[in-house]
Amino acid sequence: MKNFDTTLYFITDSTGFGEDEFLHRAEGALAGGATILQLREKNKSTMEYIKLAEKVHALTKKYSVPLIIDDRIDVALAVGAEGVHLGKEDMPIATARRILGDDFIIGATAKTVPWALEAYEGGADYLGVGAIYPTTTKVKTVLTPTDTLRDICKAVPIPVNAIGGLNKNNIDVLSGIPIAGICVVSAIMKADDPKMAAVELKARAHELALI
Ligand code: TZP
Ligand code: MG
Repeated sequence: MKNFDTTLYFITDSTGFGEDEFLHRAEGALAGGATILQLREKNKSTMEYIKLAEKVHALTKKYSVPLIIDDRIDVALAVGAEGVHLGKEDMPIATARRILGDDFIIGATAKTVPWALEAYEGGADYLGVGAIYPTTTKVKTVLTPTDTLRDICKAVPIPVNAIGGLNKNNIDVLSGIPIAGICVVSAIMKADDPKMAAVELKARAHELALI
């Protein structure tokens, strides 16, 4: 049974960290209340991606949190991850759904309402929408207005998360928009204390009634 909660969706970025430090930070995010974790690696070989995913999966299992693999359904299948996240340049959502079956979590990036509808109709389980703010994380993206985020939330019946430059001091911009949760990379990954950063972010999102 597919069961997931995108309230505090943590996306990793191993850039600049040794493996032990990276895993320690990922575990901090989980201990601090991340509800779902996406392993996002852009420069690893398939072998390296799988090896790291196995280690991260051991952590996510410990916290009963689904592991989502960015871009690569082969890596997701290889490690028995719970899901995959696909962007416009990755495998089409409907193709991935056909290959992965109904129980796999498939997330999609969307920046417009038509794109969101296409992903939903193709079988996506949730959407990530952004970037809401400029981001320091390495990504090919453009800014998405909060009005578009609101329109996407209304257009599809699946969870929609906001992403891009979000931190505890600026998520108030999302107030009143029916998002399911927030996705963050650097606000947790690069924090002095990732566990505390996750706790504080979640508390602030609750305070604002965002989640
Ligand atoms: N997609 C849109 S913005 C982004 C992705 C993967 C990066 C978000 O990173 P950060 O550090 O939370 O701004
Ligand atoms: Mg991608």
